[in-house]
Amino acid sequence: MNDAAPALTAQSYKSTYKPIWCPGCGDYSVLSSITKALAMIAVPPEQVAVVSGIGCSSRMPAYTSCYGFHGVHGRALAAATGLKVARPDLTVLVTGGDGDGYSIGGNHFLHACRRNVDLTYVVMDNHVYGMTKGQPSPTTEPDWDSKLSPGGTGVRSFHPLVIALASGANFVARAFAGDPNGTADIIAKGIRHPGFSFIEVLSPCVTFRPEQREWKKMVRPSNISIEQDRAAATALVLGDDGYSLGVLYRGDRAPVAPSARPEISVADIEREFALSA
Ligand SMILES: Cc1ncc(C[n+]2csc(CCOP(=O)(O)OP(=O)(O)O)c2C)c(N)n1
Ligand code: SF4
Repeated sequence: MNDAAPALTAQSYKSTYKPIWCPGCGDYSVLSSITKALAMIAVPPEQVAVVSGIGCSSRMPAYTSCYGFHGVHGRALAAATGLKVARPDLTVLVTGGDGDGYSIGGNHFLHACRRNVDLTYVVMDNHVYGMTKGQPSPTTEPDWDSKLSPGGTGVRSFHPLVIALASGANFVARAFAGDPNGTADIIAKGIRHPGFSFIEVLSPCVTFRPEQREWKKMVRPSNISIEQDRAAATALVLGDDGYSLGVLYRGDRAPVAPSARPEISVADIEREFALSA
């Protein structure tokens, strides 16, 4: 009798919930890439947690069979950091959008890069707030004209990869939803790399930014060498037009690995917080 566990495939990491993203949304493909990456790593679903904030892209945990936490807008990295520190045995992925991660969650983004806890952060960047119907986000181009920003905001865009590098991120990459296998490969590399891995995935919002369908003609493999030091990589990424794909930097900072805390019970915590008469 063969009692070996069945091989893990991408399907093993998919839940039975049917995604409710708009037809053509790039996030479908990112879901597929995440599940393929997990199958490549072959870590069982019950040893993975997917943590998110709020937004269309932040629906991701519900569509996987892993443990999930669909949290508070902009706070995914804070929740994930706490989880990884408390349960270092888990593989922790963090998923969300540019609004969630760089606007309300911007502060947590900086400090997650700086702290270097072993998380893999996948941001589905569509340069817009999709869920709340098309407001400009920190990565929206200053001249993007829309009903909600007539004539454009005129505000310079945030550069997530450069900011991640400057803040200490240990692995920085860009992927494209239209290349699910390439994205899966980059996510798997990010999971395997120790410390905080940041992966920007260009993921078109076909509803509020239909012109992003053209991204497939603009993306190309990066010629930035990952052997660069941090300063050189930062300068190269800053000079790039935002469509170079691949791992753009891989550092060797030691991840933060707090020593294991002794097991404490709820009763112990209650005692610690008890008000003395
Ligand atoms: C504290 C708080 N402020 C605002 C909102 C409203 N809100 C929900 S999702 C969202 C933006 C989502 O944009 P993004 O993260 O880019 O994700 P997308 O929907 O484009 O995938 C906002 C502003 C909220 N849910 N909570
Ligand atoms: S609004 Fe945009 S980001 Fe949200 S599901 Fe639709 S296409 Fe995707």
